[in-house]
Amino acid sequence: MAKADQTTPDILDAVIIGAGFSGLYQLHSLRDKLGLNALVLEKGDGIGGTWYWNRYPGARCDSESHAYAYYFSEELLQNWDWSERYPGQAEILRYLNYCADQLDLKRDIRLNTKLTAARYLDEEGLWQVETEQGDPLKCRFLITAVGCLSTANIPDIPGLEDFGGRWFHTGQWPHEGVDFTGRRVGLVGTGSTGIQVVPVVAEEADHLTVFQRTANYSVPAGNHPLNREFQDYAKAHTGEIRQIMHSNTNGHAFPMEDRSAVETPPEEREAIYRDAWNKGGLQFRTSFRDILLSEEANATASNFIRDRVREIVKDPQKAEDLSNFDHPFGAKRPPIDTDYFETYNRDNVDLVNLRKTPIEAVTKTGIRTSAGEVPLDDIIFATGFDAMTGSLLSLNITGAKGLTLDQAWEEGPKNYLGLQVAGFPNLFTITGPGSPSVLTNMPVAIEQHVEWITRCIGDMIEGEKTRIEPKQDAVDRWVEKVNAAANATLFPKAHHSWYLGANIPGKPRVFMPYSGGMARYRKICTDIADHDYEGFDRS
Ligand code: NA7
Repeated sequence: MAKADQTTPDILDAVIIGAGFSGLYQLHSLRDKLGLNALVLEKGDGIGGTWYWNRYPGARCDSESHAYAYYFSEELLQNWDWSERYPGQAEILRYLNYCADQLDLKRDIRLNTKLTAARYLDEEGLWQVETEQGDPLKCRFLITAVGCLSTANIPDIPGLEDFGGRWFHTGQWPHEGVDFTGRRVGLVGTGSTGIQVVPVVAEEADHLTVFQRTANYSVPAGNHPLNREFQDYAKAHTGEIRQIMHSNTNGHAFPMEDRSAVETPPEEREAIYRDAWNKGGLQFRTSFRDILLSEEANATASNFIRDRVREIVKDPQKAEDLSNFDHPFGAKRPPIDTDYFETYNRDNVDLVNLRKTPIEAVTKTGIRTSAGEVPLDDIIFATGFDAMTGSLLSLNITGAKGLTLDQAWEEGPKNYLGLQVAGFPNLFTITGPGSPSVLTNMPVAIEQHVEWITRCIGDMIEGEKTRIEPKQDAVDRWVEKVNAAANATLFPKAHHSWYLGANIPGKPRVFMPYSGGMARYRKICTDIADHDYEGFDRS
């Protein structure tokens, strides 16, 4: 951090908030491709973003490792070896540090620097950024790289402050790790995170009680060590892998199968699902093109998974509670797991169905539901995040003419392409709401956004323009497009999903990510830039 500290000019070209996948690439792009003066502010004492914070037991990415990487640099791809099909947290953190070191990024990253406010100075046409540390900074462009899932959602359960044991949120996990040996552990939440935590903590703890509100689908990950042959294959085919990732809806290195679940004869369909189940991974979701488009098609996937859960879990009550799904498969983020359902066959694992017996309070010695108290030494909250908007709103951003982001987004996030908000000139939001982001393999979405922003700023410099913001009618049209794309799918049928903001009390219910597909989205963004940044005001 030293150099940035010593040489920070009075006015920076760009301040980037966050040193995860997005912030690192944005810094490299602005500094090393455009030659700009850019600085990253990072509140953690290390880089890595999501992978810096989420150190909970079992933390693993559910994109395959050979696709969960920067594809902008052949050198980075060729010189890094992933050890498993799905990369674990520690390995991804090492990877990001490797990239940052290779690209010499750390000298322009200020760690332990928490942004407290950012304000657009109308008269100067600059952003002023305030932090808990040091003097305010001024910059021409402000770029948020704060991630979509970064603000922990800790449920407001009465009595938590009086709990006599230890409690943790998975997204703020202690760096030194936590020893659960001999402990009675309660885990609240069965999203992707909880489903990863359960098997690992069950092995270590004396007893684990899982508090489940909504029964969740999960498909085996099929994780395994990668052999040299596969590693060599991936390195020899980076161009083709990139091409597949860029040409499909989800940014993964596998395409959506072009066949309909409804039109496929039942026996053949069952065999396809079984094969996908055995191979494991998110590919299960792309077995048929209509799984997320038709309730009839979706029911075939949903029934298949229900049958598997009932086959795996021996206790009929647990099996029933775990497979009593109330939403279409895939309409909430579908987890992949390692022995999740199998873990319920262990003697030391209990399941509490909160739909039948809701939590009433945390007591000094455990969690009390309507059925009585479960005594606990530790509680793990795997209760997710104030997704997509939480981290942006927490930055205290005030745009032109004193308009705050809170005010602009009172009814939910409204922006153009997920990239810019009307009234907030020169502010870019990497993987903001209204972009495909969380519906895709994140690095693909991140690279596309960073490259678009970099091109946009480069074009402004070349065209001697200093200010860009979206026109209100372009924003309105984009919001309509995001809604229409969501309504063409089954996504809105999961009424309690974080995609809709429904996991946070009082949050406006708006389907936030753009679900029209990554390839289509990329084309829209490129066309707009090619057409003189249609929909933006540039001056
Ligand atoms: P998620 O997917 O938001 O899951 C959170 C879980 O916590 C989910 O099962 C929730 O139940 C449950 N939850 C949330 N609040 C409560 C309260 N108050 N009481 C009981 N249960 C609660 O977060 P994850 O961290 O698992 O995953 C987030 C993303 O990270 C994931 O999709 C990947 O993209 C990576 P609910 O379903 O709302 O009833």
